[in-house]
Amino acid sequence: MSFEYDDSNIFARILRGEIPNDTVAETEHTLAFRDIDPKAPSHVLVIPKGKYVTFDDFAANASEAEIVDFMRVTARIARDEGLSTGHGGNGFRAITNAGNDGVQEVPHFHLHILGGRVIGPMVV
Ligand code: DGP
Repeated sequence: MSFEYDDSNIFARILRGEIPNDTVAETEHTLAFRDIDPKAPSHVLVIPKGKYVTFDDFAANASEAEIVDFMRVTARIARDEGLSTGHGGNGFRAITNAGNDGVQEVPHFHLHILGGRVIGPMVV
């Protein structure tokens, strides 16, 4: 299986600092920033800094350190945004779109974190 990464995609440009972003968290392996077109009061995108095209690329090929960091940053964002069910929040939805049938627009793996209202089934 091969996942061909396109270095010109918009999130690659954000990671290279060519396009500004509203960062909410950053670690060695992970960056999280607000979606430019938010579909909910909280709409944060979490991306690995490594070159992974889709969820399945990331899950299969990233290191354990990258995967754990990604998950921990996601949990921290849910807490910091006031959404975490373990910290008094009302919950959230985490969505990833993969490939053509998943209607993925940006070919750099990302997780959408959506909350602050009840999230309907088809939101991003
Ligand atoms: P997806 O369909 O899952 O690939 O969603 C891509 C998301 O990326 C979409 O919700 C809009 C967001 N997006 C696209 N371009 C930019 C950008 O330049 N900056 C930010 N912050 N978000 C962007």
